[in-house]
Amino acid sequence: MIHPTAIVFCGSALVGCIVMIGAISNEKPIIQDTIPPLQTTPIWLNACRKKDPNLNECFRMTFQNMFPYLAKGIPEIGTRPFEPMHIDRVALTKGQGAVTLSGAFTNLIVHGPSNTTALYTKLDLVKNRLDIGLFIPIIKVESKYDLKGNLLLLPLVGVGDAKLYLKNVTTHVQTKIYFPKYMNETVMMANSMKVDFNLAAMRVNLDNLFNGNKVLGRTVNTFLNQNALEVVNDLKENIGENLSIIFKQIMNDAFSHMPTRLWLLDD
Ligand SMILES: *[C@@H]1O[C@H](CO)[C@@H](O)[C@H](O)[C@H]1NC(C)=O
Ligand SMILES: *[C@@H]1O[C@H](CO)[C@@H](O)[C@H](O)[C@H]1NC(C)=O
Ligand SMILES: *[C@@H]1O[C@H](CO)[C@@H](O)[C@H](O)[C@H]1NC(C)=O
Ligand SMILES: CC(=O)N[C@H]1CO[C@H](CO)[C@@H](O)[C@@H]1O
Repeated sequence: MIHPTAIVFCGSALVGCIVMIGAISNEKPIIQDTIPPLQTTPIWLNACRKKDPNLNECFRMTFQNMFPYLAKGIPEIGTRPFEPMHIDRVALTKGQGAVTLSGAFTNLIVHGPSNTTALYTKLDLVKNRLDIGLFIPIIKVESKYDLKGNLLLLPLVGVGDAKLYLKNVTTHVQTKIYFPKYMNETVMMANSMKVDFNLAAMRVNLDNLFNGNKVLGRTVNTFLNQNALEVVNDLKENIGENLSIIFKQIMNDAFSHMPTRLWLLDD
């Protein structure tokens, strides 16, 4: 994904303009809020040494230790609680293949992310990449849905309440990182993120399908539950894109207020 941005500073016509174009990367400057960066290492922040031969394991522990605090919200770095997590909208637009669906789940209330465990991290300071594996044992979602499409030969149309129950969700997050300044402190930010995920089982209930036609509604819900993993598989890329936006925001909100000098030590 390339977001060309051009910033033009013009003095006068005689002086000319300084033009900065960031066309190759999308390393956006940080939008500063009013929260200053951390100045001392809090108990929830496990520091690692760059030269530690087990840096990946150390950094996994950093994530693991932070998670319960992040879930409750960390006021000193301005992160809001995410248990339950509120997501405004997850849009689906899949027009080809066995499953076609368009529409969205909206007003999602997601229970379970606070029980996330960090399976692994891989921090590559040369290639500026960070990979993270996460495991969430149970995710429960309540939301509104508005969907239209086809599941194999079954049509699906409906607007109403949705409930989803996901079991053993494993996510693999790949990010490109960079190290900008935030209020004169070096911090780590993710600029692109790819999220892939797998799950062991899923249960779905879409209320009020086909304007409340119980027979058709039950048929589609039964089909969805019998083929849940295949359906999710078909929608994976789409959902992954949406998840990456959410993950990136949570991670960047937190890390933009955490100077690297506090958790990634030079010696
Ligand atoms: C987290 O896991 C514990 C232990 O399995 C469980 O009791 C609790 O309900 C879970 N929390 C959420 C929000 O799912
Ligand atoms: C910013 O940091 C540099 C070096 O770390 C320091 O010399 C300078 O005084 C700092 N500026 C402000 C405004 O804090
Ligand atoms: C979920 O993961 C746990 C722990 O790894 C495992 O014991 C359990 O069998 C898994 N459940 C399913 C449905 O795969
Ligand atoms: C909230 C959000 O970012 N939704 C996006 C989900 O992904 C689709 C395309 O895959 C986008 O159109 C949505 O904007």
